Amino acid sequence: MTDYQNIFTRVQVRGPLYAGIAPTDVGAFPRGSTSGFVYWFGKLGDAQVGPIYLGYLGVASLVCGVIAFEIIGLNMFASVNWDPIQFVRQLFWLSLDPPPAKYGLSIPPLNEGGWWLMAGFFLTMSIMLWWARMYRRARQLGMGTHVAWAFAAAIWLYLVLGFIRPILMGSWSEAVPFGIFSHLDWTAAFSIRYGNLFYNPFHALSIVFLYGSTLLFAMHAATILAVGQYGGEREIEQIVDRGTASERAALFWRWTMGFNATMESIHRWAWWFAVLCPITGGIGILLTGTVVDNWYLWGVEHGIVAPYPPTTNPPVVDPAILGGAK
Ligand code: 07D
Ligand code: 07D
Repeated sequence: MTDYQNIFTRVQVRGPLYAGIAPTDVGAFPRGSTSGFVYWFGKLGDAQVGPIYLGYLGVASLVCGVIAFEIIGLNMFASVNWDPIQFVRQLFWLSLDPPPAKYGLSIPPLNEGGWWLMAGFFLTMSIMLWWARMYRRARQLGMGTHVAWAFAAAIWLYLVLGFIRPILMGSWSEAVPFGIFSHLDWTAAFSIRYGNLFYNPFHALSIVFLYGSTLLFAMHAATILAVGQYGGEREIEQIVDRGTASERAALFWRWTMGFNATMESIHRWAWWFAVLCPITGGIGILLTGTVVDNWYLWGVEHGIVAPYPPTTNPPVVDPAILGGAK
């Protein structure tokens, strides 16, 4: 069948504008009353936009987010002497850095990391408030809180990188700078400083779940699109009826690899793979510098990697164990 391959085709079915369930019991504020259709949104998802619910948590989160964004942006702008052309030209290279190591966990002067600390505080508040908003909105709709807990997994890695690990290491200087390329430089420098992150088994696990997530996502998406002409996306009827798209999709995998997920289990697989990526990653980062100082030497010790043969006499000493580069 060559006439129905729905990778690019999007069937746009439109009902009348619909406000959704429970119009009275919605929480702090009533939902907005405006909504409308956007044709181009309909290409990506649902064409109806709104009504949106903006409660206290949403407003507070946005306010904190805007403050953090402004602190970062204005510091970057100041760093190019308020020159708008240079601001745009150098945007990806600009950075708001954490304080130098000498300040430890104390509050540094504004221009030496104080702004960084303040931006971090507001960004973290914004993220936590958004998390609470997701949790509360799900509860309000009588849903499970799976989305909030998946988001919490990402927040865990974020907090390890910028808050928990720096505290355990006794210095904000360990944390990540705010900047497009500067955070990449930090990532590369972190790996080198701790003897190559590839030998950190939790980094490896995190990569397994990252790659695994894309593989699962591709398999699931492709399978559902492939049975679109039988209504494969209408999951519930598909599960209970026979001879359906679901059954074909399941048989496809049973024929090609002897085993198939179910309409329900595939989403649990997806959830766990996605969530375990930052959970295992966060564990790996937390161990780095606190429990393990050099992942290469750790790998040598545990028989994972062969040591390089000594090329000098005496052999080169790992600079990380000299304690001079703090
Ligand atoms: C597609 C959903 C939409 C989200 C987007 C990100 C901002 C930041 C802030 C100018 C998949 C919005 C971005 C609000 C603007 C300022 C100050 C999600 C999608 C589009 N990184 N990282 C990026 C963050 C870390 C690494 C891009 C955040 C760690 C590498 C973007 C965090 C390490 C590469 C970005 C964070 C690390 C990137 C695209 C927080 C180890 C890339 C992200 C809060 C994990 C890629 C130039 C994306 C790139 C990239 C944001 C943390 C490594 C700017 C917000 C410290 C190796 N990171 N990152 O699409 O192109 O995510 O960089 O922890 O190659 Mg990063
Ligand atoms: C960052 C969670 C926080 C994000 C939150 C979102 C906003 C914006 C706005 C929507 C991503 C907040 C959102 C503020 C909202 C809008 C508009 C999740 C984050 C809360 N690595 N590496 C990983 C690979 C190397 C290094 C993970 C591959 C080198 C460091 C991942 C390779 C060196 C760290 C991964 C590779 C190095 C990592 C990230 C290959 C550099 C981490 C997982 C093929 C030279 C992080 C344990 C994730 C980690 C991490 C992949 C190589 C360094 C699996 C594929 C050897 C320092 N690396 N890496 O979900 O957890 O991130 O490590 O070479 O910290 Mg790595």
